Amino acid sequence: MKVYPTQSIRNVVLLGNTKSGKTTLAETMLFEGKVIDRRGSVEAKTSVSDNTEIEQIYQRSIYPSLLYTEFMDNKLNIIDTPGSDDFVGGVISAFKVADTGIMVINAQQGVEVGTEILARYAEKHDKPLILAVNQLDHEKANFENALESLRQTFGKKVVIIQFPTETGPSFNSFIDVLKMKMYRFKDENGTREELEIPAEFKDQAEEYHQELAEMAAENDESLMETFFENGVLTEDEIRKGLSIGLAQRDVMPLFCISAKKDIGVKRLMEFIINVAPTPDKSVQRLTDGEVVPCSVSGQAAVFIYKTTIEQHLGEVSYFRVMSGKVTEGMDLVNHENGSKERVTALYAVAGKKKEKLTEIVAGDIGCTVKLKSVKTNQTLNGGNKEWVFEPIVFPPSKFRTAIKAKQEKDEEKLGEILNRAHAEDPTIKVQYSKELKQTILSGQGEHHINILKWHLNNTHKLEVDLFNPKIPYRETITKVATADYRHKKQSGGAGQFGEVHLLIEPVVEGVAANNRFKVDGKELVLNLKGKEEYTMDWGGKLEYYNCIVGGSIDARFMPAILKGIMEKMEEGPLTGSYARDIRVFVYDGKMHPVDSNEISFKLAGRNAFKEAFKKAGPKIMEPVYSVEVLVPSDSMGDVMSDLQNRRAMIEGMSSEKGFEVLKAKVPLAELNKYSTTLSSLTSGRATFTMTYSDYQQVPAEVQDKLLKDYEATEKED
Ligand SMILES: Nc1nc2c(ncn2[C@@H]2O[C@H](COP(=O)(O)OP(=O)(O)OP(=O)(O)O)[C@@H](O)[C@H]2O)c(=O)[nH]1
Ligand SMILES: [Mg+2]
Repeated sequence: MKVYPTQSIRNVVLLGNTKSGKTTLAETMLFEGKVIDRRGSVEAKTSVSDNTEIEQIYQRSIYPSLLYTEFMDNKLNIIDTPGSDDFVGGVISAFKVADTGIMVINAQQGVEVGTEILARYAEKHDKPLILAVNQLDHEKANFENALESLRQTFGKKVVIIQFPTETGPSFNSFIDVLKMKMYRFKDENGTREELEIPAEFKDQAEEYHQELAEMAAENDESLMETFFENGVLTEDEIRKGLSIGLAQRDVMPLFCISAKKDIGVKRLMEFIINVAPTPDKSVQRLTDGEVVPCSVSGQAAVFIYKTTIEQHLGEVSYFRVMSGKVTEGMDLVNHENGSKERVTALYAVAGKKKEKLTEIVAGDIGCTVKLKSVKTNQTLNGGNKEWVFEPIVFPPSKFRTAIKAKQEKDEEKLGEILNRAHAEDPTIKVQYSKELKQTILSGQGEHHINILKWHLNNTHKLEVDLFNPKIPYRETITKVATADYRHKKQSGGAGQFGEVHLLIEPVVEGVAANNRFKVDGKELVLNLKGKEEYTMDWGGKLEYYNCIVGGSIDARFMPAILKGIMEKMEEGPLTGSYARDIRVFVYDGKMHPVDSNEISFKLAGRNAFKEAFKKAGPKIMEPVYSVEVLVPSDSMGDVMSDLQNRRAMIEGMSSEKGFEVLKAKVPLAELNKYSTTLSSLTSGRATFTMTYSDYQQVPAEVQDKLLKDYEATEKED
């Protein structure tokens, strides 16, 4: 393949609800660009994009696929993304390297929740959108309804470039109001005739054409003047106006297609080449905010947006050239870890098919193989400037599970595979929780995790168990309490003796420790001598006061007492969870001239603390998450009552273009498999996000249950 200059490259990402027809559209685009001479299909498991076994089993896209076509002497890079929310990571990474989104709308459904979610992401990433109303050949296609829902969602931005003359199985032509022509298709291979607009569609076409010209003129002053003077714009002038409006995200041009029957796809591609922004229009920033121009004359720099392991190739790194050009054999440096990387081969990619290139220039997307130490989100530089481009920010997880190998001997292998899975898909997160003593796996949904499990079972022949993850509760106290504990052991040789009297109270932020206390009706005045303050790794504090008078405990035993208390902080007295925000005052005790030693005081400190804790109005705190649900209005009632059963505190509701946005605070303990439930409550038409908010006290009945459960496990131990 020849080397295409920056100005002859377009990078698009195909977006849309599941089953809208993105993969089918990608296939047809490749066919139109003659990368393939026969079209495969998703159903026949022969599409270029859905080429992995698991995608073929499910007949849906799971991974983002990079594809290219050559068209009108330009190179069009296409990233076909999965529509399911579970695999949104692939969409987010595509936004980093693509310059325009093609939003595929299923003409049977119009705007769906997926459309809405993806449009929000596009907005966040500042990407222009072109609308492709697909499946107009389907018997249930309804162009008017689809258009209406698009107008409701995107308002005046929607500008009609085409409308169909009829829909359903006989769909074979549409009116193009930019060209002011009718296109009619003779077969299912894109063979088209350009005809005059029939009389019955003339008025409608004129009306849309006028709207289009007006919309185009609005984006440019000189066009506006021309439009006022002549009342019309030429085709080229309209294109110019659209191009400006599209790049500014003010205009969403609407096209009519049947991806399956190859109707209208070529026109869509022509428009992309003529009007969609070239790669140099996208602003690419470094982490320090500096903007690096997408110019072939700059220092060579590539940004890695995805890595995978592929059969026969090994490690494959997908990148966009951010600046300059990379050539075969070039040395690049990964400044994040100092590794020097030789680019031994460069490829243009169409799914599994890799076409060798000698050079890739700024703005183009491709891949290379066998780099030594390169991860997603890293920049490789070919010069002295140590550029680091802004990383892709992946969405927070919404599904968590604990995972364990069925056979203990496989644990290490499991760990390696999971780390690898995270490297390939950063929305999969793995963490061993020392606190919960579980490996916690999180992702975007149950299906997301199940796909990983499928790989563990089938690709790696590893059997695993997935089970409910524990909740990282916290324990603290609400009032003052004291306890004395004597540790005494006399068995044969040297004995053990240590006695500790201590008082504990809650740490209240901003309120200093007092020295007068009332405990069980008695006044206690302490002599606060030494204060040590510790911030716990898991949040909150421990303050430790030495209030010993008259040498009842030697100063040398104080660290041992603290150590015992710390142990109990790490394994709280109520449920074994971490404790936090406690002040401890050690004010008295006893020693034995021979038998006192560190171990005795550690144990005495630990047990005194435990006893005091239980008397100090202890409470269990649980992590609470801020949850935001996007739900179609007709499912609102079901979603709401389900949330109420999950102890949710509803914080607000608002309507947004046919959807309701529900905000609530929900305990993590109640969010187990929420994504799955939400999906089944709404037939997959809702979505949500969850982010950690704070720790809150659990209700009394929940606390009772937790205490009982813990006692039972302690007895078993
Ligand atoms: N009638 C008709 N069916 C289509 C058309 N485009 C796609 N389909 C069918 O719709 C189904 C889904 O198509 P895909 O291309 O897999 O949809 P997708 O958007 O890639 O779906 P995900 O990968 O799950 O997000 C398949 O059965 C296609 O054959 C079309 O233009 N007309
Ligand atoms: Mg697909």
